[in-house]
Amino acid sequence: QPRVIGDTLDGVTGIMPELFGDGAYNVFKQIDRVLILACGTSYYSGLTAKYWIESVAKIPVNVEIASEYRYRDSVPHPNTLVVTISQSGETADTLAALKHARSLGMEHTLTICNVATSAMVRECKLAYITRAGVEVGVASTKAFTTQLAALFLLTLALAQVNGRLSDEEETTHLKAMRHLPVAISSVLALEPLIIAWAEDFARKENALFLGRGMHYPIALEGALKLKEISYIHAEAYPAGELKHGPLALVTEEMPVVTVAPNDALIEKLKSNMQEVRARGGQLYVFADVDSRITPGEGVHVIRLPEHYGLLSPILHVVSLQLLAYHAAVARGTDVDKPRNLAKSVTV
Ligand code: F1P
Repeated sequence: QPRVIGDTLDGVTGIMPELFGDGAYNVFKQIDRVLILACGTSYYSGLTAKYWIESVAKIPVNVEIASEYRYRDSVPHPNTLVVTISQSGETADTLAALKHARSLGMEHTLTICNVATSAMVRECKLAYITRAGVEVGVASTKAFTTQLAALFLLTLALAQVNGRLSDEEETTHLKAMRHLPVAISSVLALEPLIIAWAEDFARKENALFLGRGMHYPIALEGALKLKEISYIHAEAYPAGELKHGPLALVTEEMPVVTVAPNDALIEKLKSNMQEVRARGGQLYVFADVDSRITPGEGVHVIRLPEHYGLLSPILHVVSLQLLAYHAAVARGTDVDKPRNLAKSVTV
């Protein structure tokens, strides 16, 4: 993970729309909406990007599951940048959704894709090739983090072209990105602590994942990784939604993973955690190094290294990937080739 993020930033000397292809500047200047189309893990990177693009570039973003969007009668908007995200670039649903968007008259297309020779890159006018290298496993891991890094660069490029990024902000964001490989290495160093948690999870059949704001998609991805490779049933919810249903599932038998960085939503999240504890649920909290969340009865805490707020999803997801990986190893499942799944779904 640290290497592929380092590769992503290699040669990036500043925020340039041209990182996304020739002519990107003109396209980014024209659009006033973004439509993201993707499946599975790639869909969750799109959901994270929505938070970034809307808060930094101030452009409205719609994120759609490609397998649904392709069949839906949606209302097109002419000045839309259609962004497809795909590790393989061959996912049939995402390709069909792209064609559907084009058939509705939306012609500005960009893909964030890991395979330069793929159908997706051929079909889109603009392209950003992620530098995840070859992923051995079926479940997407470094493809996801490189997608997030690319989407953060896209956020900054959209903000810059539309006059919403000062030189000072650009320098700050880029500096934070350059620190990512070191920060991810510190997350990887937490592995022994995560292994101890994973052994608890391996004995369970269910788990809940909670997050808020831009960490809600990270909770979704953590739950998906656990499902895909360990076959433990896992669900993710925005923590504020707990009281609207999922709280009924919480007992002493329910491990509840909470993505809890010190952001503006932390106090709200803490009250959601109390709701879990009051029902006997076991909390497994990924907090920040300076967090005031402390371990106690039924509250396990791992602290992530100090990090830059907006990029925190990239660090948190690595800890959740490790949790899923070690739960799978503890259960003896085939981590690289989960049953019933294919690396790219071309039908
Ligand atoms: C989408 C995806 C992956 C998942 C699995 C099946 O693929 O859902 O996220 O890990 O491999 O396909 P892609 O469009 O990103 O290649």
